[in-house]
Amino acid sequence: MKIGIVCYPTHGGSGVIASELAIGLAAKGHEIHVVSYATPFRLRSFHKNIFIHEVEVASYPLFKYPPYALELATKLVELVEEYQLEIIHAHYAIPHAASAYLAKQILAPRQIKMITTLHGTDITLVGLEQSFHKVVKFVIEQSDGVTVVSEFLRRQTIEEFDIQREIRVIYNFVDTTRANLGPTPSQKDTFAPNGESVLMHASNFRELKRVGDVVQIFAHVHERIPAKLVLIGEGPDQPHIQQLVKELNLSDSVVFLGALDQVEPLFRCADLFLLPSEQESFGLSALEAMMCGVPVIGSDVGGMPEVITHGETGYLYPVGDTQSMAQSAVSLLSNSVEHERFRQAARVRAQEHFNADDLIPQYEAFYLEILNQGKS
Ligand code: GMT
Repeated sequence: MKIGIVCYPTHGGSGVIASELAIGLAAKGHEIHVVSYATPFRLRSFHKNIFIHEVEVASYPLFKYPPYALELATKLVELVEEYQLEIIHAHYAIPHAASAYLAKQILAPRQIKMITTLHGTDITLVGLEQSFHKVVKFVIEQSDGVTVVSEFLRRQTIEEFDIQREIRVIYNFVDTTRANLGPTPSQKDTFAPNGESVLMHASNFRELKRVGDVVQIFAHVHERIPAKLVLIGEGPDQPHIQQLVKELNLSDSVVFLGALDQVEPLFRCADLFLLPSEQESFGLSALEAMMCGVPVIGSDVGGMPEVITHGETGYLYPVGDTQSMAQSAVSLLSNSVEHERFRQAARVRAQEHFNADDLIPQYEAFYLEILNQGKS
């Protein structure tokens, strides 16, 4: 197949899944054209059958805001015409699905199919804003196919946007072959030279991620057992978090690594991953940690319980319950037999339920189903 994939290029879960999907499909021989305003970070090296197209945004004194959505639509039209694309797969509703819809209308009567994958905040946060709600509902209804990354997000989409059409759940996935190496003690020494437990968190440091709770959980753990905290990512909350770390006298035990392209090598030296977010439609970073054999402690929200099994691969508590999260962290890190059991269970769950080898074929089958729609 010839497929156009539209996504964000930044360090967010939707861009990661779109990029990993592109890599997986290209490896199977499909021709993939990835469209974004910059090269997605996971696609910066060469991959056979993947072609990157950056959308350039015009500046003109009249434009207070650059009309990216329109330029993206134009780029999609050009690519469909030049490369005979059969499908446009938009990751994230705003503005990608809206631009894909516009491209489809411009290309009519040509029968280009458009698929929208909803990732989370396009439904639970941004899409709920009055200024976007009607557009998001419209593109969901007008797409030839719609997928979501969890059962939670399916229910939420139907409820919030009063959707009657079919919405398919295709879970997020990881390439489990990348976790084969297991934890690397030599790397762990870098953060924990005296054998301390290593707790990790990775996100874009937005309010919704509650990174302050990560630090509070760690402060409790640190009082009870020797431990270090490694924070990966960057974002608006970072100055406040750095200040909190100083106020709690934890500067010697907390490392800020900034945004990184590949997280698995670091996850392999973690003992616990913390994700106490306000909301997560799925929690891709938690899955990436589980693939590396790292149990997860986080909030019992959104799609998190579909990924993390409470009491087996980690622990989930109500948002803000940092006391319970810390207590479970301490008891797990203090019991090496139990910790190893959780490590193993996390790895197995990632491999058995969220394996790229199983999930990418589900997208392929969905594409074929949509392409054959209306054909007898
Ligand atoms: O929440 C983020 O930091 C980024 C956002 C995105 O669109 O990239 O993440 C959403 O999509 C991810 C991939 O499907 C999910 O794993 C995240 O749970 C989801 N974020 C939220 O629902 C808050």
